[in-house]
Amino acid sequence: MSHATTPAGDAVHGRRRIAPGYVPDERTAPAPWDDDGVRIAGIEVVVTAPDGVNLVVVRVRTTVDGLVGLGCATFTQRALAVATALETYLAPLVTGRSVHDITDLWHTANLSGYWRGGPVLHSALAGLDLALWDIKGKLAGQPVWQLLGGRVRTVADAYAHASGRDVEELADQIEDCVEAGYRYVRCQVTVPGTSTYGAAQQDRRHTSWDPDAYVRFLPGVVETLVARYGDRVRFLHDVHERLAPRDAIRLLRALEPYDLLFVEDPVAPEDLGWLAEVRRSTTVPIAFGELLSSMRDYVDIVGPRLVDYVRCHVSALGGITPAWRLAGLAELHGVRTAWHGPRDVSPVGHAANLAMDIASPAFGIHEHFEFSDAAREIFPGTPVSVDGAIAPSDAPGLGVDLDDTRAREYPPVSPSVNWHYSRVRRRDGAVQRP
Ligand code: GCO
Ligand code: MG
Repeated sequence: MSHATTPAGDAVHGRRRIAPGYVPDERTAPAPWDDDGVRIAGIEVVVTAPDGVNLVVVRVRTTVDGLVGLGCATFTQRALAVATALETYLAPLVTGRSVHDITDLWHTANLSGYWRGGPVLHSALAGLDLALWDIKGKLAGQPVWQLLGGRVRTVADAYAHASGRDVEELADQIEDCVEAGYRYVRCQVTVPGTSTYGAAQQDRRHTSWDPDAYVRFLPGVVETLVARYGDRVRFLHDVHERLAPRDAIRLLRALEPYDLLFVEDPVAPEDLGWLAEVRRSTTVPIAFGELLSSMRDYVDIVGPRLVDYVRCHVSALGGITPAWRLAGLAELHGVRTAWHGPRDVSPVGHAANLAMDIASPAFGIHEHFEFSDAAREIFPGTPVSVDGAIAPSDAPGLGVDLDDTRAREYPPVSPSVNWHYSRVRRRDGAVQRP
């Protein structure tokens, strides 16, 4: 890792149980075909946190002077585990291989551990995968969306995020979004007295969650917002899995009159078996999938059309190579894509999402995160929205760069910033899913 010299990084390496004298065997198995000799020369991992969450970015160096590729390997909650997977397992395996063999390298790396998959290993793989697409674009002098078949639209419509402690605070944020030209806004509002997902807390000590209070409260808020902005904005909402399936059905039915673009994650991935019934019970479009990391699970939800929008954290699936296949699967089934695009996807990852948005007929909507000035300086070329939509870059590759010096000014944050995910409890004391 280029600068994970934080206490957290040192501790991880300090705890590594490897016998002294261990020297990795770095002989790379060659591919059984000829290539032009442009090879992977090494992999660097950068962990930086300009917006308070760890972003994991991979730089693949090549044997061509000045030719490098950047990839996003962000699984923020386990960032240092991903960095270790990249440095310890992936780098020795692929160094020396041709930069051209993206699909073969994906499969070689995926199968090399025998047990495969999971968000840590997939994120590591995604870092490599995106960087190789970036390199392929740079070698061809073309943006990645051209390599995927060329554009099928001019810009990608995006949704912005608004949240508030009450409907008035939320409305203030919606005003800002409308002023910036957004036509789609995801709204989260605090349910009084509870620890609501995605909305400013009235009292940070509150960690209790009351699903009934939420189901009673939210429809009234949405009704107020639609009465005020319905002619200009279509709203979205993220349940963030905080409901049992029956309660999810109650909520979705109550939201039917308000014409939401979608409601996200009405149930948890553990309740995937309920999705068909939830879907049958309501006309509200459902978005689902940011927590899945296995293509098998996506086949199971897209194949039978259990979702209207497939959400996918592209790094958790292993990068553009598998995600582009998922876009194809979605297209064939009339399902739309809404790649996961929160603050814990790096600007390099957002650029990859955008490349697929521009080139895929299955595109539904782009989740946009407004990065800070610091993040945009670290990552020159970060996608920006204009009038609620994002235009793709014409630069070869993914079009995003990395300034190491600026990145070093924002070292990794402690893993404890993520502990809140398992701190929310219901009134009876039981842990609530995030
Ligand atoms: C979304 C999400 C995120 C996640 C975050 C977890 O739809 O954008 O649910 O905000 O909570 O990515 O790390
Ligand atoms: Mg979500």
